[in-house]
Amino acid sequence: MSLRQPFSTPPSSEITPEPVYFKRRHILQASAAFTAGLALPFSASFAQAAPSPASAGLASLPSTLNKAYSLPDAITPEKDATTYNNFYEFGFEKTEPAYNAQKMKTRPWTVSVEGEVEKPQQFDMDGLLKLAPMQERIYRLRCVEGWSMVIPWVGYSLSDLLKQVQPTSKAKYVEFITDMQPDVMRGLGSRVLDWPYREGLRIDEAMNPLTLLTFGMYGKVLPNQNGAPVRIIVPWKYGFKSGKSIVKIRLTEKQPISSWMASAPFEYGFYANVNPKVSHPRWSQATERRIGEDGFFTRKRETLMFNGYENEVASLYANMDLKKNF
Ligand SMILES: Nc1nc2c(c(=O)[nH]1)N[C@H]1C(S)=C(S)[C@@H](COP(=O)(O)O)O[C@H]1N2
Ligand SMILES: [Mo]
Repeated sequence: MSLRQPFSTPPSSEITPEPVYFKRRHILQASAAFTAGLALPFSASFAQAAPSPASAGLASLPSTLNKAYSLPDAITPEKDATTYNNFYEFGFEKTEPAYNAQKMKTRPWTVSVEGEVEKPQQFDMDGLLKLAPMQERIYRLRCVEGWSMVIPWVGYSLSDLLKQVQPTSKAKYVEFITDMQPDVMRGLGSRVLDWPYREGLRIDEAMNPLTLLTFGMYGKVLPNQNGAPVRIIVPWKYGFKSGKSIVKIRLTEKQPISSWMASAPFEYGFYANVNPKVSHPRWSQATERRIGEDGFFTRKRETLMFNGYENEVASLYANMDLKKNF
């Protein structure tokens, strides 16, 4: 049986989020170093010393609503979007980043844009914030684990930045590299992922106007747990493609290998387009749970092809077998 054959949805209690699965796998492999790391869970080691997960007190980030990217869906409550996070550098539990990421240093911060570009450049945050007009865009974000949110993000198209550095004709891909702060990112000590967290896009995906270089949400600068001071949002792909707290953007000729591909190549491909017809090897992707509206009996929503952005992006994959290029 092929790994990619669709099968029925297991009850959600049987869906193991990636890190828990990795923990088990590593324990089974009796990886001594990893098991030693587990002896002191994140929550026990520093949650109690961390400040509360406030997103109050964040500076406002004015922007203009881009109506072309609005949605009829109800917006996810800010409280949910800022306390239910995946940011494995700060722990594997959804509630941990909101506490643990408060200690991340977000200034001074530079983003280096390099590789296959005519004009490599280091941008500081003042430069980045002024580079193009800030827009508010309401996007769905759909995690590969089967949940989704609807968030008013603030930023501008990544293409505005990439045009400044002038990609060469050899620039076929764009790699995003996340910051490493070992003193506050306990996750870096585990082998769950290949650090630093790296993701990538094909150049035409990166240049698509939907791809948002993101500085804020809900009218304010990004909370640390959501990827301050700057992250990517790629709304037609699974959430893991949207790297947080980015320090380097590298344009390359060869397809980069993302951290998830390096850790579990049969489960996480380079493309990772939201696709209800291609199951994850361990669960169906046909439906999703919308965070904030999930009572026990709430019906799940049907997952939309390309997360609902089919009109905008289907042409990027016109001649591709999306079961192979998952
Ligand atoms: N650096 C970094 N970026 C990351 C992750 C991570 O663990 N580290 N998790 C990804 C995953 S799996 C998801 S679903 C989204 C979650 O973004 P949110 O917490 O803002 O909703 O961030 C993505 N970006
Ligand atoms: Mo995710």
